[in-house]
This record gives sequence, C-alpha cells and structure tokens, in this order.
Amino acid sequence: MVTRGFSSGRKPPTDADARIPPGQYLEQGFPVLSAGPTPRVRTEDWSFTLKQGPRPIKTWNWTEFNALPLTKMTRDIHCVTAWTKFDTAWQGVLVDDILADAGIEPPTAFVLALSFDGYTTNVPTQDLTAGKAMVALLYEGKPITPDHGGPARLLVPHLYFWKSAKWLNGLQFTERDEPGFWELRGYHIYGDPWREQRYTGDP
Ligand SMILES: Nc1nc2c(c(=O)[nH]1)N[C@H]1C(S)=C(S)[C@@H](COP(=O)(O)O)O[C@H]1N2
Ligand SMILES: [Mo]
Repeated sequence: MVTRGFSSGRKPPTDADARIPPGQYLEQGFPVLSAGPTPRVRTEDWSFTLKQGPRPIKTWNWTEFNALPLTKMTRDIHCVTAWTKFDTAWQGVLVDDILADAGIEPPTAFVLALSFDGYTTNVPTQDLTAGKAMVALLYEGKPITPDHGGPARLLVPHLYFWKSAKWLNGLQFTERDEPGFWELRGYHIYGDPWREQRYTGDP
C-alpha cells in the first residue's frame, strides 16, 4: 500500500532532508557571493595577524602560516540566500592551532574576522575554538580559488556562510560583540541556520 500524502509528487523525508535547515534548498553547484570585487591577494603579499583590540599579538607570513598543522574538515554549509551545500571538503589551520602557536588563551569572548576587502564579521570566541572553525587554505585538495576567498578564508560551518570571511587577513579579539559588515546591514548578530537567524529581530 502506498502511504497517503507521499504518493502525489511529495517525497518522503530522507536523511538528506534532516541535513537541510528550515527555509533552505539543496544546491549542487558552489555559488559565489561577494559584496564587492574579488581582491587578488598574492601569497607573497599575504599575512595573517592575531589582534587584541588594535594591538597585534602575532603576525604570520604565508610560509610561516603554512608550517602550522593542517586539519581536514568536511561539512555542510548554509548560505542565508537559502542554499545549502553538502560535504564541502576543506583543509586548513584550526583556530585552536593558531592560538596555540601564538601561545595564548583567548583573551576575550568575541572575535571580529578581518579581510583584505575590508569585510568584517563577528563571531563569539567559543564558536571558533574546540575544533569548530578553521582558516581554510585548500578546497577539495586544491588552493582555494580567488572568488571563493583564496588564499585563505575563515570556515565556521555551523553558522550561516556570511560568517565565513573570505580573503581573511586577521582575527581581532574584542571586548564586546561588535557587528560586522552584514550584521550592520540587517543580518542577525549570531546567524544559526538551525534557528533560522537570518535577520536582526529573528529569535
Ligand atoms: N571578505 C569577504 N568575505 C565574505 C563575503 C564578502 O563579501 N567578503 N561574503 C560572505 C557571504 S554573504 C557569503 S554567503 C560567503 C560566500 O562564499 P562563497 O562565495 O565562497 O560561496 O562568503 C562570505 N564571506
Ligand atoms: Mo551570504
């Protein structure tokens, strides 16, 4: 007997459905979303700085940063424009390993990610540590292409993808949760896709 309700065009729920947050659809491609033109950052000119407020804690050049431990992360990602992509495969340096190399414990509870294009986005420190986030250097085994944020981008896969800053050049510890580029323009301060925190005022 055919189960009523699943028979006429409606598909039964699958494991895949359970991986798609509310209001999202499954995307097979990899859309590019940038607020401005793609900055071309040569690895010779690349650097990454850990800061506390305006004060630099430590800076790595490309060679130094690539000497840090490389970790693999394969995760589903969720863009606020409603696409979800399964099993994106990244390699990069865990934020934990960056902090360890700098010899510090997180000095404040919030971070502002800083990018070469002037883009910023805020994330609570605890959403970046304990293996939850990385500075990604490779996508599907190859250097990240410029349009997707190469040479290096932040990857915070459990939050909407606008939190994964492309063309990353630093992480700044801040005393308060300071809204970044999109958070100042109406996006949610935290951005949990499972709670559908898209815009300011969403729960
Ligand atoms: N530096 C920077 N990072 C950024 C953006 C940007 O404009 N500049 N766009 C954000 C947004 S809104 C999204 S959805 C993702 C898109 O990443 P993708 O182009 O690799 O899909 O990058 C995020 N990171
Ligand atoms: Mo986005």
